[in-house]
Amino acid sequence: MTNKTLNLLLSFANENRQLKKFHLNEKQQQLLPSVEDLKFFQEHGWFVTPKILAEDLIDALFIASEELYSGNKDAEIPIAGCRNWQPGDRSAVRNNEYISFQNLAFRQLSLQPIIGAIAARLMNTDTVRYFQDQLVSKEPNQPNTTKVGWHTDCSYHSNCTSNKLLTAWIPLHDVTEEQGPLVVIDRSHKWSKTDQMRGFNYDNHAEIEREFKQQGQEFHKIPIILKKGQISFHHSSLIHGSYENRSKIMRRVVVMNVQDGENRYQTFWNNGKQIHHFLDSLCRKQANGLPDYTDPAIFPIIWSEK
Ligand SMILES: O=C(O)CCC(=O)C(=O)O
Repeated sequence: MTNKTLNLLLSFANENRQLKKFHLNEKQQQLLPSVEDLKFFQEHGWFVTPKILAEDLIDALFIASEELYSGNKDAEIPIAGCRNWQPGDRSAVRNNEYISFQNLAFRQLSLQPIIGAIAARLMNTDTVRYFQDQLVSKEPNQPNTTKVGWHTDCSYHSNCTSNKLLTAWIPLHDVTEEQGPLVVIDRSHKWSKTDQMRGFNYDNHAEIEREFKQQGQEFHKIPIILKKGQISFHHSSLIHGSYENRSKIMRRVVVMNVQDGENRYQTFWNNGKQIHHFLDSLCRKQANGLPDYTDPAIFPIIWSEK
């Protein structure tokens, strides 16, 4: 690992230590979900916030996304094996994972206390830790190539003991239906047999909808339309994906997964193959040698009420 990368990784812990108290100003406190909002989230599995992020912050992230795409990074991820779009790649859906380990502007976004505080309420926990993040963009003018298939995020988090993990969907501009927004399947977080749906990279929309309808489920699709500064959260068991980008601009969002304080590592096998999370080999190990999902350098606390 180069010194630059090591320092950047460890600075997650340093920045967090400097935060010390997790604080919201009065205006931000008004933006926290109400009791009705929490009931809505429990019933439906998703929740849209008011404008919680400043336009300046989003504009800086937009610029950071351009920098990442041009190969201008603050650090390189020290191990191979994650998706990391670069010029020349042909995929019309650009997927760059672990962006907080590549660019400091994304790291600042991950540490925003308002995101952690809202997540804490939705997960009913006193501690929220970063788990992973990615930049997902969809090229314009690429018919039939920019759908994201129906999937559940818990399918990709099988090494987690908790079933409370949450995803924050954070667009870098206003998002209209034409631009290929997130689409959630209302209330599907309560359905059974959805924990192995790894369809992100496949156009499985018609097939999956047919299967669930045959089982008598309603399959109610809700596109999440947002203004710049608003974000949406969804439960890790909620089925979701997204439509084509039919607009003339590139659709860009940061997707951030967070873990509740109780979450720990567990070993997981799928069809005889052991499953690993990409960050397992970067984080510190517990006394028993297994990955430690409380490592502050890799999985920093972004909100604490302790
Ligand atoms: O941004 C998209 O199109 C899909 C995002 C997604 O799958 C997620 O937020 O978990």
